[in-house]
Amino acid sequence: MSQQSWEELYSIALEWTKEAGTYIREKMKNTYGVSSKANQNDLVTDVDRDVEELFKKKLKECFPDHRLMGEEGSAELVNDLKGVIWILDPIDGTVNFVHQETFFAVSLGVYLNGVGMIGIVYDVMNDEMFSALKGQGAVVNGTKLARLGEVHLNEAIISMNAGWILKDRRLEYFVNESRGIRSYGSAALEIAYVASGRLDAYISFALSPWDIAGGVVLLSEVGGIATNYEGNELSYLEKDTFIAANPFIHEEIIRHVHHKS
Ligand code: 2AM
Ligand code: CA
Ligand code: CA
Ligand code: CA
Repeated sequence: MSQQSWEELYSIALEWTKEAGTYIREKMKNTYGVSSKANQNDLVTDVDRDVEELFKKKLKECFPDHRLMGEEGSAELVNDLKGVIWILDPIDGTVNFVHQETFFAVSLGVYLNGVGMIGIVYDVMNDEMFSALKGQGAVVNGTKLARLGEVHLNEAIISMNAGWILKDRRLEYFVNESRGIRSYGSAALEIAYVASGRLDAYISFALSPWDIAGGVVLLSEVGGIATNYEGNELSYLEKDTFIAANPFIHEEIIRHVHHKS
């Protein structure tokens, strides 16, 4: 595909994501079904499924040779990264969606042979659209995001969830050494916040491709770094540990999560 058609694809992806956001806001006015998946923190609603279905239908109609890797069912058929794959989390932060009715996102990454070309993270209730096309920088609601500047750990705001700190005591280092710890409950938004400099790092013990695919494209456009705990490249085919960080503290974070406890 030429650059021109990636630009077209980018505007189509943005349009569909906005449409998904409008759909979600509309559905929230009524009741919808909620069920739990693997455990009590892992929820899915009819709205998650509907949004994935919306993308599935549109892709089939407009780009039948593109594949969809979505959290709610369509990922099962994708075992490799060949060609164009739309990696979708229809609602990232479903617990927030259900309980707080805010701070959740539609997360979308469009990948070509495993390379992130388009990244979109849409904060539906704040109507804040983070997006990037590879090589053209990242924007939030049309305003360009600056490249990430120098930061030190003692002035860094780091996002991670309390459960991971209890599970892995190496993470206490960041509680002691950073300026502050936050936890928002939407991985996609937290990565977008690192990309926009609102956070300096986001650390998670287990994320799936659809949690990170959109955010990682944003992040790399502003010079941020995303890897697993070992500092290795992300796979996009399985769950892994995850670090998104300002480039000035990424290495220090790896040193402290990777050494044997
Ligand atoms: P989700 O809302 O799409 O499930 C919560 O800390 C963040 O981790 C959310 O982005 C959530 O995505 C993600 N997450 C991934 N796997 C999860 C799991 N098994 N249980 C809870 N949250 C999970
Ligand atoms: Ca989920
Ligand atoms: Ca998710
Ligand atoms: Ca989800």
